[in-house]
Amino acid sequence: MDNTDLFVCIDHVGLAVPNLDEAIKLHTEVFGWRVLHRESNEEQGVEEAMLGTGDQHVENAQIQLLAPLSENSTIGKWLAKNGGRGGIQQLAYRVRDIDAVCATLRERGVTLLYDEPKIGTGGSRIQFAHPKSTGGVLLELVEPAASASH
Ligand code: MC0
Repeated sequence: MDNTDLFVCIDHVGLAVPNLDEAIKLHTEVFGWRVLHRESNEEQGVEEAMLGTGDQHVENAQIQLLAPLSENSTIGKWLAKNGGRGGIQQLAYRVRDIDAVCATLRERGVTLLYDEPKIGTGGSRIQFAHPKSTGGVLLELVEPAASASH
């Protein structure tokens, strides 16, 4: 796969937050973002909200607020390790063909977490690269659902 075909853009930056409603209040009332979408993802152990700025819609980079559904979830453990405070948990790149991108990254020695992509926000297909193979950042790959307008 050619490098120019690998990533489309930054899809979102994921922030771990202890309380979703409080985080939404901060990001909407103080920072002026607006809520585009909200859902729970049991498999990932999160309750999440996707935020967009101003008049932007889903085609632009978003902020994802991630609250834990339980203490044992990935976000619950991340928060516990970080003294209960929120922070940047992940950086997500948008891709057009997640299977092709995963194959290319594997060939290049990147450690991907799942054998096959799982279901993420809004029916997207997602995969993660372990921070140990990305220079310390948890990297998510997102292939938006066909129904998403990008
Ligand atoms: C752990 N580490 C991180 C990190 N989490 N480094 C950067 N960013 C993070 N978020 C580092 C630790 O500092 C440690 O480094 C090493 O990785 C192992 O840490 P751990 O605390 O033992 O953590 P693990 O191994 O239990 O879990 C790490 C792992 C996990 C990446 C496997 O976070 C994971 O499965 N993530 C993918 C799923 C996910 O994040 N789901 C929630 C979002 P040292 O050097 O101390 O060894 S769901 C989502 O985002 C969906 C809904 C969507 O967008 O559609």
